[in-house]
Amino acid sequence: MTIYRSPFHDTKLPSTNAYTFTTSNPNNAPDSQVLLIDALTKKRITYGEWKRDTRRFATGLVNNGFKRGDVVAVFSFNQYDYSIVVFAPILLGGIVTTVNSAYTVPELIHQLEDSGATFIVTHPELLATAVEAAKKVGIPPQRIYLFGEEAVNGFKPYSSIFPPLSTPESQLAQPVNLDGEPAATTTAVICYSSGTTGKSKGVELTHLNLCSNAAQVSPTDSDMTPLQTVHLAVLPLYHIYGIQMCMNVAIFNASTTVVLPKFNPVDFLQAIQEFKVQTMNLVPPQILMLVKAPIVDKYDLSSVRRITSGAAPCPPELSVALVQKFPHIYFRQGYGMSELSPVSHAGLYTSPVHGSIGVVAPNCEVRLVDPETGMDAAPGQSGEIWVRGPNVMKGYRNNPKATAETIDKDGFLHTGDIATVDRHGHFFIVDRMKELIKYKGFQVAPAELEAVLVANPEIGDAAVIGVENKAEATEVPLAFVVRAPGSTITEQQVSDYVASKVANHKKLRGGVRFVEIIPKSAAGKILRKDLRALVAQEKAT
Ligand code: 4UV
Repeated sequence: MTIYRSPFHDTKLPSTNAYTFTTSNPNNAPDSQVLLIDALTKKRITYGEWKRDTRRFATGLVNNGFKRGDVVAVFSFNQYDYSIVVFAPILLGGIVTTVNSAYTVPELIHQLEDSGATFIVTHPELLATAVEAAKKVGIPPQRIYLFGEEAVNGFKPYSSIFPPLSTPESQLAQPVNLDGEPAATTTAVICYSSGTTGKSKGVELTHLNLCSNAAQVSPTDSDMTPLQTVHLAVLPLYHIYGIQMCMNVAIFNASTTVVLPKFNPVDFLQAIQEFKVQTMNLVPPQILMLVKAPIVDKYDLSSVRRITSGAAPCPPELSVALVQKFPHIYFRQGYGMSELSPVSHAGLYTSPVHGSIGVVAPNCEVRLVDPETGMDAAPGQSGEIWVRGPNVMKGYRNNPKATAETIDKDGFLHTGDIATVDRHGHFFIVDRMKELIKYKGFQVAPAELEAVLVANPEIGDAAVIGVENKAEATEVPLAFVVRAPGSTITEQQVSDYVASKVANHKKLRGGVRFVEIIPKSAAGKILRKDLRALVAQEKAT
């Protein structure tokens, strides 16, 4: 059996409370250092204030009945103090589930119910959705708090439960001791992913998972110094890529993080120029914008040194165009998956291999397995990436069956991604065998859209696949639909119907096609590869 390992030595695994690890401050940053800046309002939080307010919120939670193991749902777009809300339950040995801010009421209900959340922190703009979903799952209004400083309709800011500023530090909540084995068994974060098949599932990540992965990515970052930098958090902080790279790693390195509530080109470019941003984690459509959009030339981006692209494939032509246009920028891709906390591969800034997702991260063991035979892929051939390491999730919440289908008895997690590897250990993603569609890095689960489609009485059957949209450097969902007998539903009506039921990123941007029958295997499984072949064949002719 061939196992691919990192060119880096294994790193020491920090088996402790994730709050303790994240604030261990290896760069000796003073408490007076600015840690977080709101890109729009310019409000700032220092490192010392962050630690103090995280413990104050934790204290407030305890005073309001929060117990170890309880779950707080954070339902918001990016906020400069998002990480305070995330780390308060974590330091108490509780759990955070971060929710996509575009979610509709049914999508939010699913996550609240499945995770078992009993508290919600949300944003005033999302309050109506949060209140409706909370009512359905029985979360009382007094356990719904807001970002910001204003009360809205009787709902109070989360800071309203802080103890007074004069409270001595000794009386603030302390991080619970999870040193050793408890760090490996205590869940800290539950994020939602469809994994290789089906609908979205709760990915349980432990304290050890999160701390390990932050430690694992450090060596791949550190071919550029210093690690302490001005970082831009434009990725959504509810997604694992944002949680880990823009929050945990950034705080660990005591980087100053400029937080943008939502992505739009003007605010993004303005923030880079104004705050002299040095490091950014992005997704391929944002790289495309930097390369192509004329507006970019109006801004001074000379401060930027490092860009990582991840969450979806970045074509080599695109990254080459980026570094040609901005010769002062070092570029690399990373590869990750929610279930891997998330990084298993990362490139090196100073020796980029365009089109590659990089080399194996330290402490990870990787196999490339032929999905047909279950044996090692032959040399030079592609295979499914399997990963074993301290960053592999504890499992899917309340779903031992899906967990057993994803992590095998030897501890390897089957990613559903197909790759090749060159003789220097650089991996290249060449295909995806799982159902997942990535729209601009966001997950879209075909099974979820199919369930929405067939719930419409005008639709007899449906299947969804991802198709490439080169102009936007992304995939988009395309639906094949069988009309119910007698139905005259149109493509537009199907699209509008889906758009009314799901979050914005799940819309059928690839279109709707009516067919007579959905191809299925004898066992009733949709033969997506036949549908993909159909689209490829049409494209070729
Ligand atoms: O579960 P998820 O939504 O997770 C992610 C995480 C991506 C990260 C995180 C931290 C990084 O530093 C980083 O570079 C990337 O996306 O979706 C997992 C699936 O997304 C696809 C692949 O199909 C995964 O199974 N994917 C993620 N990164 C890449 C990718 C990539 N670089 N190239 C191609 N596909």
